[in-house]
Amino acid sequence: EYLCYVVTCSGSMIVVSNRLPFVLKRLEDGRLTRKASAGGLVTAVAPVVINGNGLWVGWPGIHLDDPNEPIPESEPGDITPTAGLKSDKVVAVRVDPNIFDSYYNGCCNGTFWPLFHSMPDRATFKSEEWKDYVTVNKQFAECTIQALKTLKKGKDTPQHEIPLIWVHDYQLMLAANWIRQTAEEEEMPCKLGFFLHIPFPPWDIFRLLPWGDEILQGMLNCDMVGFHITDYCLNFVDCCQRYLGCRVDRKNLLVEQGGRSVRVRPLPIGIPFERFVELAENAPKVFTGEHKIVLGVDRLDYTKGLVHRLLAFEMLLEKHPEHRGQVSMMQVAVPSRTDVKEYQELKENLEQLIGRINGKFTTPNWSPIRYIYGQVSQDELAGFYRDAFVGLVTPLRDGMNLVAKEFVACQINSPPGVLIVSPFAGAGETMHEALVCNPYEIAGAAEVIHRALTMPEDERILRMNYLRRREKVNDVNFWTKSFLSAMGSLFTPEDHDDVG
Ligand code: ADQ
Repeated sequence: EYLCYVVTCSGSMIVVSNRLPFVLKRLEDGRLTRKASAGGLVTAVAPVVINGNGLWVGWPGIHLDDPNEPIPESEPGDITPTAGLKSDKVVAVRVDPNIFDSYYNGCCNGTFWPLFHSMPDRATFKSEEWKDYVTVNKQFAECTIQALKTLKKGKDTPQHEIPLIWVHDYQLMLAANWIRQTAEEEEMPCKLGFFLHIPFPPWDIFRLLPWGDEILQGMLNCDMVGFHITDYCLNFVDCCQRYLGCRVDRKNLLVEQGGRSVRVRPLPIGIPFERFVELAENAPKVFTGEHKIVLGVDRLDYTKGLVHRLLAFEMLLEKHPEHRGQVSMMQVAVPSRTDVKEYQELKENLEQLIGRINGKFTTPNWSPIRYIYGQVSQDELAGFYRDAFVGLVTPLRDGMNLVAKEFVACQINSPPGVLIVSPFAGAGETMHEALVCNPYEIAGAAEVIHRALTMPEDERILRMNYLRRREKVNDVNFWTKSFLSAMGSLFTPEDHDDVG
């Protein structure tokens, strides 16, 4: 019955994220139009906002010269989850393009992204970029206050109608500072929740951040801070104690700050499981079936361990030549942060490596690696997931990793294939029946792939059944519901006698 529920927020929900759930595109005739984002997060959260008369605060994906240019409504016939999000429920944050670039490409993706993924050598620390990060967070906070004002809730608002502000991710770790301050000054009650989609690093890494105390204080201005797994929660609690000297309760995951007790919670994100099953049921056959496919699907990012993965596959072919001509690796890489030099270099390295490995092993009838650089449609992706024999999810570090979950949802063939995950992804912590593979140990990783390719049918069935069952129950709706519940904002009929 968990598949049928509609998650509802007891008050209105204001979602604050770097991006709106759609991006704006300028048509040739000068008109603005919306292009929906397809991710599971948007699919799960948009209905809660729309049904609860809530709002969404975010950057619209392009810079608008005219500050008064209105946000367009959705096009007629739009069936995406955000179609019902009216333009007066959207607050588009407009930021000066130079400041935005320094905030986003500089501080967010040049400092926080590598550091929080425990790759400090890749992180740069520039005070001008940090200044712009502060400025943009303040701007997001101002827009959130503007959104809160439209809800017109005074200090006598009943507890269950208090609006919930849900701030997302590492781009907005400071926004709660100004939201809390203004809401208190102007007596606008609200609850503040934060969710971090990437890992939270251990103290020894976090302490490298020159502005760590401000970041922690920003997050602690929320009532609840959510992470994917308990390890990240404990890292955060530890940093609060050691950096700020806060009193903490590790067992109950509480941090005391400014006379308040901030709750810290592991809330592992899920996927729209049934939607992926349906896509897999309807996707046309993509592979000929001649070769077993080992599949990798990732944003082209250095955290995803693509180079290590290819080297492991090469080692497999070296050490177990019986797989030559029988197994192909298929790597789908989505372009990401393409204007950043580091990402351009990674793409070049990867393509050289693929060329080298293919050059070494290809025969007239078989080549070891197939590589797609680009976005593929969800239907096509579901076909890949369904028809692959091994799902190879081996990031060097990853908050959760949704690909691992989408792969098991789509494994509807009987008998199913095998999932391999890295222990350094949140998914590796929670998907216990997957084969675990340390991507840094190339020879070991090659052996794990060999084990997956030769695993008996019974074992594959058993493992995949458990994996699928867990993801079906803990889907993305369950995640949203857990967040609302942790915030005390999950709609229950008893709170609303008038609704019954
Ligand atoms: P990401 O780093 O983007 O997310 P991930 O969780 O793997 O990583 O999600 C990627 C998404 O992109 C998946 O839904 C996948 O289907 C899609 N995708 C990948 N390649 C694609 C392609 N070629 N074409 C089309 N779609 C493609 C961040 C964190 C993660 C965390 C999520 C959610 O870094 O650790 O799991 O947020 O919290």
